[in-house]
Amino acid sequence: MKTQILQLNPILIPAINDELAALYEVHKHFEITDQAAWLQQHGASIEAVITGGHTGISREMLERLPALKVVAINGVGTDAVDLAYCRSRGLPVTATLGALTEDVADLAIGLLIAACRNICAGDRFVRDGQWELHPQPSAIPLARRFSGMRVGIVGMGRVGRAVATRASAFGCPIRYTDLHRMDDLPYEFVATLQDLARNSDALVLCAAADKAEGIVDAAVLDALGPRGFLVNVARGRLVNEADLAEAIAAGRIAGAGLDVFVDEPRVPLTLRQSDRTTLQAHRASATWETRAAMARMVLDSVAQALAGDRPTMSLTT
Ligand code: 8YV
Repeated sequence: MKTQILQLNPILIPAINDELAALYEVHKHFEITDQAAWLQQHGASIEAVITGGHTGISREMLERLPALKVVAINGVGTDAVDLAYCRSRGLPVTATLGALTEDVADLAIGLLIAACRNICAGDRFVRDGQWELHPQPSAIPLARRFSGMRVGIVGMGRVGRAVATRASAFGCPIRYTDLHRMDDLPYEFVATLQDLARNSDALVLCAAADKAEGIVDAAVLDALGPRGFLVNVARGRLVNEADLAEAIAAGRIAGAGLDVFVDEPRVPLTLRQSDRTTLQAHRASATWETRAAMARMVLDSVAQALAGDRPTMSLTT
């Protein structure tokens, strides 16, 4: 009998799905109608779980999988998995470390330029035939220059560093905040998020959300100020979304480029209706290249764990 695998999130690379199906019996949790009954009946036979960074796996479900040998996250976020509990079980939790860095940083810069230059509002203006109706140049307000902006990065991990490299190429002075100063970086460290916001034209959120919830609140947004922009390519819950919606509606910040939200796929109406926001549906790593590399890492991690080896991408063992 083939090894039983529970998949909590789809993988969008057909060749990897074919490979998985050839090697294992893959149960797609998202296609099961009565998930509780299924788990009750089959939980004991599951040896590997594949999940997404945002989806993770609940402690309750983990407790129903006694034969589990690995949780392979198809992503880098570990905030939706109880790592301490997995550690206590000696259970490897793996992530696709390094695979999505470039794409996420690319999208952060894309969102920031789009927000500063009103690219999406401009697109709608042309697409809707408004340009023909209002051909005078003053019909669209002047935008904000991105090159040279003071960029503040929140979380200087792989993605934060890749954003810094890109923004530096646009002549942007970089400051950052993190749990501590990093001696290998040429950028200015700022100890508090509020001070970073006060000294930035744009804040880019690249931090892990494991322990940081709602850190971008009204006080931080007001420190960023009415000419400041917020970009989030990390996790929605880093931001107090109600505070953000109010700040956007009142023009207390200039704009936001958001790939992630507190309660995906639900996005507050204020954020959806504002011309100050540029929105994406959690797509930062969603390219063929990156998703193929991530899926390959997932496959490798599962194979290593099932062979009794410590997966090279394990964060817990
Ligand atoms: C992934 C993410 O694309 O890496 C993460 O933690 O949230 C996403 O960027 C997602 O996990 C895909 O399954």
